[in-house]
Amino acid sequence: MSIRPILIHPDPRLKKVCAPVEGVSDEMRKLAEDMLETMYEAPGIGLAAPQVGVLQRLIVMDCIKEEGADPQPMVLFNPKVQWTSEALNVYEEGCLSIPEQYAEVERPAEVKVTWLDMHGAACEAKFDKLWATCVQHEIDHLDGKLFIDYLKTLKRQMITRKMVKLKRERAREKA
Ligand code: K1U
Ligand code: ZN
Repeated sequence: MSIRPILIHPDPRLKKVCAPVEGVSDEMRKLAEDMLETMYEAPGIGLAAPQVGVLQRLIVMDCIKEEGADPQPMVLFNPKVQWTSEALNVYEEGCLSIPEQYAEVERPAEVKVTWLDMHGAACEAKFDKLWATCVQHEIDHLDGKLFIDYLKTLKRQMITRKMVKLKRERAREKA
């Protein structure tokens, strides 16, 4: 397994609609393992393939945050939201592609999602609480949408400017 670099906003690859995965191959399983390792190392609770520059519909998640609790890694190929609750939930979201920026986003409190697992088997589950927020945030990535797209224009522009500055500083440090 290896840790892959995470793209930082703004990057045109984070704005693209990703293509469906055509069959769960060894190559795609390796990508999923690398993404889990990258997510745990960051650390984060989710990661979508476009964040590591791969424009395919694959996400990973583990929303277990309690110290000492068993990890619950999830790998979802071609995830699709099939149902959303009318009830909404507000959560302060972050994003590994927008480091150190957080904002409240309102989303459906519960969602039913279908996907293919590591063996290519069809799965379906209902997610709630942080899992529901995270799975929606990650599926948004597959459609080229970031959590800042839910914010008012001024706040979004302010965060984008900070990220441009951060990327410039990181590039200068590297040179
Ligand atoms: O998709 C991503 O960029 C990952 C993102 C997922 C997410 C966070 C919050 C709400 C919805 C989706 C993150 O993991 S940001 C980091 C984070 O939330 C975290 C980091 C360490 C411990 C616990 C949480
Ligand atoms: Zn994100």
